Amino acid sequence: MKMSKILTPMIQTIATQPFLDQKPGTSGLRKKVPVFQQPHYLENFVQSIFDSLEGFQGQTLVVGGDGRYYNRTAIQIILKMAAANGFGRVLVGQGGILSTPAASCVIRKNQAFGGIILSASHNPAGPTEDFGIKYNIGNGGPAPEKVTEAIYAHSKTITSYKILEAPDVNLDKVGVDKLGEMAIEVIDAVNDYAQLMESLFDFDRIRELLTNGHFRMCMDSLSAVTGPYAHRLFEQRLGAPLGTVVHGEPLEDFGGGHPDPNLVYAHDLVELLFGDNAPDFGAASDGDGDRNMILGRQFFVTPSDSLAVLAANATLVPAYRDGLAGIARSMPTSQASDRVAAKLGIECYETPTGWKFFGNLLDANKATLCGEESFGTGSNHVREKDGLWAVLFWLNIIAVRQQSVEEIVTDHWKTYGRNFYSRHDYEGVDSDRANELVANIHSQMPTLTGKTFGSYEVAYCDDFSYTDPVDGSVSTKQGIRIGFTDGSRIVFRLSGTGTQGATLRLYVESYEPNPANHHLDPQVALKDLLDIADAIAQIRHYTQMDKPTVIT
Ligand code: VG1
Ligand code: CO
Repeated sequence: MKMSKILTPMIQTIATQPFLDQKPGTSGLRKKVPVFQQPHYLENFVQSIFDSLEGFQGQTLVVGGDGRYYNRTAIQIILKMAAANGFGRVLVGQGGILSTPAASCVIRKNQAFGGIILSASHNPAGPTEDFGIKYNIGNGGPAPEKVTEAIYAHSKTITSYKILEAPDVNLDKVGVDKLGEMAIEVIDAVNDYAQLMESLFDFDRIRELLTNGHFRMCMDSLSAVTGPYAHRLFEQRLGAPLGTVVHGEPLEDFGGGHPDPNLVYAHDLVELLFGDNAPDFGAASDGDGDRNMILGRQFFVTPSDSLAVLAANATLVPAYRDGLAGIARSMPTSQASDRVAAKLGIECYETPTGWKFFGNLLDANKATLCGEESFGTGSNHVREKDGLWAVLFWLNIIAVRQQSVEEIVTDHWKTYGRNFYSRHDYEGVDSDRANELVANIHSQMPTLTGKTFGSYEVAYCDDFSYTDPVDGSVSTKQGIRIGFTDGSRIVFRLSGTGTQGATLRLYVESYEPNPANHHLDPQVALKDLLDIADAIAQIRHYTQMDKPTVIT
């Protein structure tokens, strides 16, 4: 009798005070770990999520994260709060792990009410590094702006939160447990996702490619979340030799690395693919598994080109055999996919940065493939961008076409012309100076149109505003675009995912129809536009930096 009394969990209502900095950015709330460790900080945000939702009593919530430092602690808190707030069931990935696309898959498959994903994506992890949390809705995708705004509004007026007083749940053992009235199911983190991948792609052909004894690939999971998924898919299901997946064990600090799959941060892989006796194919993914980098032997595929190539070859993949309903790309992403859409006679939508803007287009079947210049591609199979999906898509194309990555991309340029593209990031800029830089461009905007810079004439200049074609919602101030009469573009944006100072992103694009020039280095091809960008924005002056931190 006594025992069961002690074990009966109690719902507690804890008084709290608002934190005024809980505004979600491009992809959820991201802060340094010590910020999240302040008493009530995480709890306030989680309660604000629940307070902005209606109708979840007795429903299912999915919870998982990228395995970074503080993941397990945060999950225990969230489970107890979900129970206290009346969810009927929580599905949580074993060990607290779910990649972002896998979480999206699990939400959809189980018709969950929504999900909470713990990740700061590519930002470094560890006790003094970054942590993050975001809410995904029942379609499996990031909450749209009206939801994130409601969460923020609640966070500013919150006075209490509810939490169950109960022992921690064992996250390491697959199985069913109870937390108060709520059921907890610890699920295999990989199964549902791996099954979904198998249903989309031609696994037999990919297996043939990976086991033919000639083709070699390397998948670098950068000690982040995709390790278990990549081992299961490439080595176990598709027969690639053990060792194909490197850095395949998720570590709480990502091995001290920066799990951003680009030429700078994925340097081991880049060295391998550009070295002697390089494999045929290389890929990397980011902290939470939603981004991808694709490399051929001595060849880098620009993410914008990757989206265009996937779109142009989609019918080679079983899931997209009947063609695409449309394509969507974020505004700063190059216009390479617009050319594919034009040829296919389908729409290409231009959305603000961040995956949350693709959800409506996918739900309404206006778009099938989506992509961002920031190494993110995905489709209607889930409602997040999906790193390993993109890798499998490339392998499927290679298996069918029996060509190298380089041949496939250069062929593509021959057909469509090449959109030279580059992004320059200036990280850790003083926030005031970054805002002054933006204000300075704004002050020039009324007089820029019609101005010439060398051979370039400005055709338009605006701060991008998006009206969602499905629900009519409007999102303003999504980045400054300067377009030239020849179709070239310069775009400026401040990042919405950083946790320290500001990051300025400069995106530059030009179009080259002539194959004789397609071999040029983008930094050379784009030199004039980069100079024009600096002349207009005085980047060096405002950032006090001589050169960008990262060039992709
Ligand atoms: C960046 C990228 C954006 C991406 C976002 C989240 O945002 O530019 O394209 O959707 O990160 O990706 P920002 O605001 O810093 O430019 V992830 O992989 O961090 O969930
Ligand atoms: Co990510």
